[in-house]
Amino acid sequence: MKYGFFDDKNKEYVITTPKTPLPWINYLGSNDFFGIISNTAGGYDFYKDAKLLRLTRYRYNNCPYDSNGRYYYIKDNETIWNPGWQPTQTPLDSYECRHGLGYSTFESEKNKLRAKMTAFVPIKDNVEINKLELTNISENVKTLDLFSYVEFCLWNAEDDCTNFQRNFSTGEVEVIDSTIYHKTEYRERRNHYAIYHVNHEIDGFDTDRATFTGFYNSPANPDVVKAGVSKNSVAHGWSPIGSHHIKVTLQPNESASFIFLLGYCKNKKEEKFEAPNVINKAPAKELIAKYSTDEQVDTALNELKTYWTNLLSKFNIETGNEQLNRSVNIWNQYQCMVTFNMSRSASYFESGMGRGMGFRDSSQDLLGFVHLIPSRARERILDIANTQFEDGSAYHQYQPLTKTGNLNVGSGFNDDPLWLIAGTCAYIKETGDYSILDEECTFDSDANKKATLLEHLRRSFNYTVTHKGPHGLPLIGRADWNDCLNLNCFSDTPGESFQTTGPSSGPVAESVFIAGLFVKYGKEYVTLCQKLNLDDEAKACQKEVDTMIEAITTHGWDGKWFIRAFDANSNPIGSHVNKEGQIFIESQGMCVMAEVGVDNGMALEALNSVKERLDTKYGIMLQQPAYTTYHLELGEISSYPPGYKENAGIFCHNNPWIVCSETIVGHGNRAFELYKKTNPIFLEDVQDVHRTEPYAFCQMVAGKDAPSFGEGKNSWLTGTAAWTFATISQFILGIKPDFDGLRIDPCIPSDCDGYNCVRVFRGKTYNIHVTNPNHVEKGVASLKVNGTVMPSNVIDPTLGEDTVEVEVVLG
Ligand code: BGC
Ligand code: IFM
Repeated sequence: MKYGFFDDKNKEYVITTPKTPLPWINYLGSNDFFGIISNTAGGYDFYKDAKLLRLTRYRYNNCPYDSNGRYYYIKDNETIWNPGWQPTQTPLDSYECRHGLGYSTFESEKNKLRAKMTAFVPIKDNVEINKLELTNISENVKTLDLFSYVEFCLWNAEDDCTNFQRNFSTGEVEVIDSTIYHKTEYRERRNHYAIYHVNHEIDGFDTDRATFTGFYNSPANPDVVKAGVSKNSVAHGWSPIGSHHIKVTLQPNESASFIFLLGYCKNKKEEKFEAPNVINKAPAKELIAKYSTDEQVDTALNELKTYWTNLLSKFNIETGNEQLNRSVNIWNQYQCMVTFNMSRSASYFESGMGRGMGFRDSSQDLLGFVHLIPSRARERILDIANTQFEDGSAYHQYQPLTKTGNLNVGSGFNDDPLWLIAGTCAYIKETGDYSILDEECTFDSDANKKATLLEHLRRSFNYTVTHKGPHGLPLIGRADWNDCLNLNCFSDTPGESFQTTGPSSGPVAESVFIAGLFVKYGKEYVTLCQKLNLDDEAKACQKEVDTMIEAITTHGWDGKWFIRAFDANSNPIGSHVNKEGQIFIESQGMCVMAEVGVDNGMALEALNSVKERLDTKYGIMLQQPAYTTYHLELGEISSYPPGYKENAGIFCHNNPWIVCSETIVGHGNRAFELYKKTNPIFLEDVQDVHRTEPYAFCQMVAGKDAPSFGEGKNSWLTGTAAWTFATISQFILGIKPDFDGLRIDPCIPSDCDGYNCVRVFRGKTYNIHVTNPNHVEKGVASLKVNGTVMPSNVIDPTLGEDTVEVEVVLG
């Protein structure tokens, strides 16, 4: 069954039933203020940090699913309904939700009343705008009661859902005219509050949840709405909400619009306070004045749309394959922005409380984001570097608000440091801006300990060099990219084995994956040194890279594929000698991407083994055979039932590594076949199996050992977005930013005749026209820039004016 369709012209996905297999969500917000919104208007808002500054409450894993949102109730005689269907679930005469780029609309009809709710966060302000338009499409006058509803979160989302002994007594609100002020914490912090406002006179309000719903009712059947009369309740403790009541009369064909604002307000530091709990309303008034009329709101929405059109114009293809165009031009790039903004913090699978920004995750997210807004990528790289330790190791995560390392999670994931080299090199290749390397960054956020970014990268490189095990391979520490392969953990306490915060260096378990990662990004570090004329360092580092290649080919090769790791007793993992977990995807992908074994047949052999042993119709599984029992010495990986997550699930994040690897060995047909398997836009026909949003990549699809083979989970916040975009744009379509310019090196299916791409790169617009007259998979026969044949396939960025014409013939 299909639940909607793509509207490419408007860059929207149109959902035609509220009963999607899972809530299908969208993200609102571009800078500091964000909202998550489902196709039934569920979700919540936060300012900067989903854990610490949460405006509205959400109940994860609730029953029914997707509990809480920004809800509008319409009482039309005895019928009470919501334009987004939830929470009353009153059957609608028609329903349509459109998720667009940074906004969502809900348009529905009931008993000849049409409602359209448009939700978005304007680019410049910290507010979610809900514009609700009601139209009477009947022939009679309609007299209606409109009620709004949001439930406030007492700011710290974790504390909010655990510390009831305190929280039931702290809530404070104030209502002045049509503005509801949520001022819990103002007394103590004195600097921020939330508002919920409507640009209309109101007939009543409620701010106490139990009064609004009735103590034993829920938002699905609230007392106040049933009665059609607000109780003007003022919350003291318990659960503050915001609800307005407006009586509306509409003549036939008449429309009315209501602008609701849910905003975050903050005082300027220097402002004085009359009394601790009397809030300074100036910031609220300023915000309200900006979004009080339809014109103001429509202008802000248009600004948002223009913003996205401009961003997406930086990379745009025309390939004759509608699904590919849609994915590359719209949704994949959109998701790259979302992962850049959210890292792994807030989605319908990430509670917003657990994880902040990942050192590894955010570094990788840059690979798909850097072309969109390079200046923000620059800032992010420096933020990440600022948390690194002096010895080159790294906190695994940091908080978006404080930008300091997360002590609870700690460090010891030994791949982390190398990803900083990856992110920084992606930025320099995109922009040519080497000055970033001179920026001073702290160690562990300590202002007294600073060094240049280049020095940070040097320490990242050296961390691997100085942390090797008995086979000369990198020590794995707590884990590498695979968080769940915990080979140094021997806790006897059930459930603790994979959470041990042991020393990052060991005992001695080693990772062939980190070895491949070191070769790949170590080479890039060598190039950086060369560009900076650090010739001695470049030579010394190249020697280290060569030594690592030697260690991989000597000790990391199993005969038909790359071994995954050596455990703490130096036994191989991911080898034919193992009973289960004989072959893993990560070391095949990373070693071949690093071009290890490309010249001696190992790479081809490894990819063949992947095809034979790990491939399925929904993508490549992480490892095989799945672990059927729990192994203390392997850690979290074997805690999952076979086929789920790291235990032989299909990890969409690292499928692109195999796609890239296939392009490295020149297999364009195979690369594209694999690319499509994990791309939701190509999976529209199996939505009942796949279940997550058809417009967003998910982290994981259940592998063939799972009873729910093919089912996606953990959509949105995953490195899949960035890696898939890098793979399709740079490795398949072959438009690859490089240190010296734009490299053109496609590897495509042989039946492809060619394609066009507009690529904005270092301030110029390249119109790239690729033809494939001989139907090859790879190889540039000729490349012309503005009509002149070029000696190589790297376009010198100084050539041409603002617009550059590029003709590429494959052959
Ligand atoms: C894995 C989870 C694991 C977590 C531990 C994640 O990346 O996918 O399964 O629980 O890391 O930090
Ligand atoms: O590499 C990790 C990532 O950091 C978070 N999600 C799961 C991946 C594999 O364990």
